[in-house]
Amino acid sequence: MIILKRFYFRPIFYHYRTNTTTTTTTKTKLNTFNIEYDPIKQSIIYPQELNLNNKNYSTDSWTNVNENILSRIGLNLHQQKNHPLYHLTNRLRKYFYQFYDQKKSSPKFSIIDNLSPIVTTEQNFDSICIPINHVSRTKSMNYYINQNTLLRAHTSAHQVDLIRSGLNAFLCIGDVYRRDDIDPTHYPVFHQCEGVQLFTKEELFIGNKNVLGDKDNLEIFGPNEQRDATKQEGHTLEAVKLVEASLKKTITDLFKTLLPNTSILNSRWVDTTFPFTHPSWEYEIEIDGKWYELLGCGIMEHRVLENSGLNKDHIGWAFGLGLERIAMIMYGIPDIRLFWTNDSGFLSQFVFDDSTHSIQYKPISIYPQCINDLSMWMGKTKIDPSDFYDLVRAIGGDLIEQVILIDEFYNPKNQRYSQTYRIIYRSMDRTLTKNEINMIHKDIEYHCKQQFGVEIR
Ligand code: FA5
Ligand code: MG
Repeated sequence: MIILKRFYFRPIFYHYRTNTTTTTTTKTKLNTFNIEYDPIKQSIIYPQELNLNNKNYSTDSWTNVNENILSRIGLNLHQQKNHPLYHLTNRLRKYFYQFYDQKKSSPKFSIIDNLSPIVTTEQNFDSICIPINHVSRTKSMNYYINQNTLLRAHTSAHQVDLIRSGLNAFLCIGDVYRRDDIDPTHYPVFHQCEGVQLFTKEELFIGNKNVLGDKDNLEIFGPNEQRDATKQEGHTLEAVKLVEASLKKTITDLFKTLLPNTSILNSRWVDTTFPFTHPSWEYEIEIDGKWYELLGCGIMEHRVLENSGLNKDHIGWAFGLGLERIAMIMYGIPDIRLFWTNDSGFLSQFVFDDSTHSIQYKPISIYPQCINDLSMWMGKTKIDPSDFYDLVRAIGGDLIEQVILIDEFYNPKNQRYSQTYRIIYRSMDRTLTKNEINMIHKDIEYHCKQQFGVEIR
């Protein structure tokens, strides 16, 4: 079933489970960020200012972050020694350091992995040409601190600043935040690595002299070039094809290094669109008959380079890959939640000095799933699934493996919508008792009634 994401937001009750079911009747301070819940108004009350990374941010009607999400800022799993994402970051560093700039006698790619995830909407959207009414800007899809500030939804938020600072080849690695589906390959906080390489006319054509022969007059830009499926307006096809070849070779060679067994896996490039690249592709690999998307990439929109202060003398490629997805395949990690565990049974398997060391994760043990459906009647307006996912995650924490909207219909007689969600519970480290799950499920039902005013069927 396709879940349509719409712009719709109601405050959500976040609280942290202990072993008892909580019935809140008075205003409750929920956490260290002074976020309160008012049961009478059935809404979250944010303080006037949120203090994050020692800086105060005013809150407003756009604020929708929660304690669970804010508590991840600064954890930087990719910098924690011996974490699987730390090893993967080291391997990316090693691969990109092999490209050497003879003129500067230094590696071609700079690696930036410590930028704050708190960014402006200008950085996350405007700077890379995401249109003002684009769906990726909605509150349904992002964690906003206020109308102008959010937790970055991708590392592309830093492209323009880094190019402006003078870099022409770099990786930017960090945590990113999204209100997304819940399943074993999606998590509301994950890590991305952005890669960018720019070329001048000389670098592009001289570097490829053996391919091109001694053709004169090769240019990146031509006066009458139109935008079509293969290129942007202004770009010559020769320039675009050379940049595309560089991008695709860089990525396929990277995965040959990271996943030496890829010869037995199929991979493919899928045409796609991004507001900041054209043409654009996704790179996918096949495992056990299923295709997994590892990254998005493309030829950078020239307007992004203009926003970075460059004239018509550069062309470049960019990619953004998900670290968890790759680490899951590299090490055979079955579930994205494991990256956040403190369980020594998991972490101890990654204690080794040489990050290129190849191991396969051995499950600590496998605990059974428990599936419970929740059906409810609402009014003329449907609940936005993202709001429901946040509520379930806030109450069930990491005991929630997956939430799926399995049924939705409108009853014209009583003018009400109905939705049924399937909630799959499973602990990473123990067998859950029926009683325990029933208590969490009842708690979710209770807060759904409070929060959304629904009637449980
Ligand atoms: C982007 O974020 C683009 N900024 C990538 C890009 C950069 C394209 C530069 C062109 C040029 P996308 O939303 O597809 O694209 O995410 C990129 C990758 O992040 C995905 O391929 C996937 O590997 C990973 N990813 C996306 N959502 C999640 C999630 N919820 N949990 C874990 N990994 C995710
Ligand atoms: Mg994608």
